Amino acid sequence: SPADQSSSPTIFRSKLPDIPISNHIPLHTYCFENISEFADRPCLISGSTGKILSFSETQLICKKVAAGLSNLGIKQGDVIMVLLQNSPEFVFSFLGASMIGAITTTANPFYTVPEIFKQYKTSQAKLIITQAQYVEKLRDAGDNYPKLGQDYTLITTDDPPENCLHFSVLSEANESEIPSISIDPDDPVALPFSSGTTGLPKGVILTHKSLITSVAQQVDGENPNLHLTKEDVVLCVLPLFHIYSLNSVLLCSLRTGSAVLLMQKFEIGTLLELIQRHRVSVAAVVPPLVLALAKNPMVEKFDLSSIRIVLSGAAPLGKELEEALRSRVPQAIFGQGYGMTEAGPVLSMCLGFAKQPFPTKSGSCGTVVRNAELKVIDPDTGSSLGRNKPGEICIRGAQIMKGYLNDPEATAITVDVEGWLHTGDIGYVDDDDEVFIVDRVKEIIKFKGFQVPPAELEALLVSHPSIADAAVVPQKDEVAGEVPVAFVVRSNGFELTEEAVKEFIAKQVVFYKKLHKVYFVHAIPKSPSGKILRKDLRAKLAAASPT
Ligand code: 4UU
Repeated sequence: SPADQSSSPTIFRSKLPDIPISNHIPLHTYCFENISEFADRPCLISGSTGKILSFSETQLICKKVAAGLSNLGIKQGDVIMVLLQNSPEFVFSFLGASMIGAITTTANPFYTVPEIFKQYKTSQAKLIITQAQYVEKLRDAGDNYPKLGQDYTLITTDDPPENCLHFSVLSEANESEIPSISIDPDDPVALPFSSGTTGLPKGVILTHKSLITSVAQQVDGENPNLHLTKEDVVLCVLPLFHIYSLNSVLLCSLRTGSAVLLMQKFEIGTLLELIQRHRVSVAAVVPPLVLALAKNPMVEKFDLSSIRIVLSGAAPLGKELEEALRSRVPQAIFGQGYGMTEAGPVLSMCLGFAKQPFPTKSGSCGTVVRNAELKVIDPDTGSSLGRNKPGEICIRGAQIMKGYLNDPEATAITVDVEGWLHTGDIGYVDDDDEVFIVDRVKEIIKFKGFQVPPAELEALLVSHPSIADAAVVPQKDEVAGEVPVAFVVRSNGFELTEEAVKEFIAKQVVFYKKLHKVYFVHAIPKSPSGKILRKDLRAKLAAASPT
């Protein structure tokens, strides 16, 4: 009976045994806990300059930055905004902040001014660390935005423009001036933004305990799920402002003594050259990068034989694509990780990456991480489902977020009273404990793994005087996976072209949120409670003529 089901849900666990996790200490202490085993080995490799910093050098600069932040008045519990492409300074800022109990909110430097300041304001950040090239847009933001020098401090990692400080005020501070503080495991350390299952982007509170737990679930234990060692060179081309790279690339590598090869941006020729030169052994990628590596003829000209692990995540990966890449790096183990910012982020990871690996199937997103529970529920009734039955994936464990910043309602929708985080993803667990994702019931659109929150674009659209109503949904796309497209209802008597709508949005958002198509309709289908019936619109798109 249904009552029996709710009292004893089917809970899926890792094939690996639970392990003790040191999640009572601060994150930076945990990351550098084993540093004596690899103090002089390479920690950070700058792809652009070739400069290499050892673990002890990296740790020292982090401490200096901690002292420097404190000298600038940053206190325990304060938020700093890191608005950087991948660089050593990103690492120093994040861990330096952690060392004084401060919190880093990470943002995409390509964001537009409104996108940046929205997050800046919501997170109540006290300073921004960025590159000189982004200063102009912040400085010229206009009267509605905070004033540089007056309302906030800007630090640049390169030559500082007027009214900005150079990063050396942090990195050349005296590490003995770090204030002595005590950090609670439940204190926040990272504040990435995510729109989750519904609505606008929200601050996701990740604590010292949640991030340590997540890293440990991947790389700790006698048989780690993701076996990294100090011999490894891990590719860091995915942006560190996204939790995938921050956690599974940076923090996991620091913990295990692996070198991190930092690339500022993706460019196929440079990427291949760097993989060959630095003998990259672990490549964390997203499906569009798999596409590039599988299809680009340049790949044949480089030696990629050092790669032993290819980890793909952040968006669904087609089987054909996986096979195509497999033939180009035949020696590598290929598998997926499945993550969600709110989940800390990793829910499941390929067990082919384990020290003593398990056989895995193509198309699977891995097996639920250890020290965690996963269940699949019927989205309508909430009752738990057995194996091979698709439903909403839920996860429970010490790694999940503490909640959304200043948003108890959104938190309550996402994490229930029993501690289950509801992902909004539809998937099932097969007979071998492997997780397969088949659909998404939440609003979010994923362009190359980047989040595009429809609610944000809809709010912009209806702010246009000639638009009466609008809805944004994903359309399948071979290269990006999904692209945002809009259904728009024109206000009575107004002329409005598709181009005008596209341009209106394009100038307000980062490149991956741009609309790829606009369909004019007479009404947006809605439920009696006023919710946009996204499923109907997606079905319309799948049909030949959307309008
Ligand atoms: C199908 O995308 C992420 C985090 C990804 C990640 C992190 C650590 C992957 C591997 C890893 O080791 O976070 P968000 O919050 O940007 O997006 C979350 C959503 C998921 O709910 C799901 O819909 O992105 C989608 N997603 C995937 N979909 C994430 N990974 C996968 C996947 N297959 N492998």
